[in-house]
Amino acid sequence: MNYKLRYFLMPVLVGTIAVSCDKKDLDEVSPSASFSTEGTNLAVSGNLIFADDMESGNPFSGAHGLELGAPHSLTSASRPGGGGKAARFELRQNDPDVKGSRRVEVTVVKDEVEKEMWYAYDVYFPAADFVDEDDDEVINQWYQSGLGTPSASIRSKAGRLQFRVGGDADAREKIDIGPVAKDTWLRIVVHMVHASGSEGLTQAWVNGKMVVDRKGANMYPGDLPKWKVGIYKSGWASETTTTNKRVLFLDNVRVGNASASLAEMTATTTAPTPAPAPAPAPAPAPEEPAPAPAPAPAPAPAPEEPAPAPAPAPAPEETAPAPAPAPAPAPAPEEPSKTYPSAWSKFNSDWWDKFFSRARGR
Ligand SMILES: [Ca+2]
Repeated sequence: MNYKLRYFLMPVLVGTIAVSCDKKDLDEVSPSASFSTEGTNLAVSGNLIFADDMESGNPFSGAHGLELGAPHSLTSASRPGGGGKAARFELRQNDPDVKGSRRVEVTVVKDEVEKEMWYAYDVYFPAADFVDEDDDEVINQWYQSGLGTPSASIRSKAGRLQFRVGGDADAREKIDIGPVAKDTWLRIVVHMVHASGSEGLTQAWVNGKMVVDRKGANMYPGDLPKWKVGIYKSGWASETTTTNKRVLFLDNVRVGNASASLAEMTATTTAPTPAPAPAPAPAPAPEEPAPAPAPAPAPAPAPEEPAPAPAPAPAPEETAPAPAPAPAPAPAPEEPSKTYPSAWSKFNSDWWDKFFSRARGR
């Protein structure tokens, strides 16, 4: 599908995703419908089964499901630091419960998850609205329905990011993957071979640096997990903590299949500039203006007959300065008007007579 067609079909496709109950068609439309390649330096490939750069203004419109408790839970926002849009998540301690706890979460993919997968997103923690505290919250998780605490998750706790992973619900490994850096963007990429046995693989990178490379179980026996992002703070369901508000931003959320690569998932995270409107064919350069036939004494007389319209060549949109008000384009000299405004002086009348005579070669 060529770019222009895709551009115009995009709202239709996104709408289709939004109302579809069966997300199995996501594979077909998501990679091309979610964002264009222009400006992203990201080659959309068949290896991405989900991609959202949030530029549509309708964050996660192609995701499997949303768990929102309030109008402020998930909104479209300017990308902090500039460069387009991002998804803004906000969770307050007194928000209504969603599925039994305080959360604002998006299930990005569920049925599309296969044994080997790639997951990636940009995350931004604003210093003012993400104050460190000991009570932790989940910012993304791999959740197996009905099996309780997720077998794998990334959490923030006391100013650190922590990857918790394991096949034993009572003994998940806790891996420190770096600080909850504030007022800056982090690119997190995770590669997983989902397994409850030794063939499992969990790898993670933060801003291109590998922080997890772990073999072994990363899920409980059972169905493959679904993947969720957002804010889930279980503590607030039953208690208050030292803060009552959590805000973070996500952008460039991608899910890749087994054939995806680290390079695909880490391709530049700079938000694209808005796609330029399809450029009109370059306006033809205006024909060279005919040289003025002679230095007419200003002000030029206004001929009674309306001056012929200037050549129809369109002026270039931005470059052509408005024509100076000086000597009106001389009408074609073949049939000059021989009448003059009554106010015109005899001097000028004589001058023009001589001029026109010369022009005719008389
Ligand atoms: Ca964006």
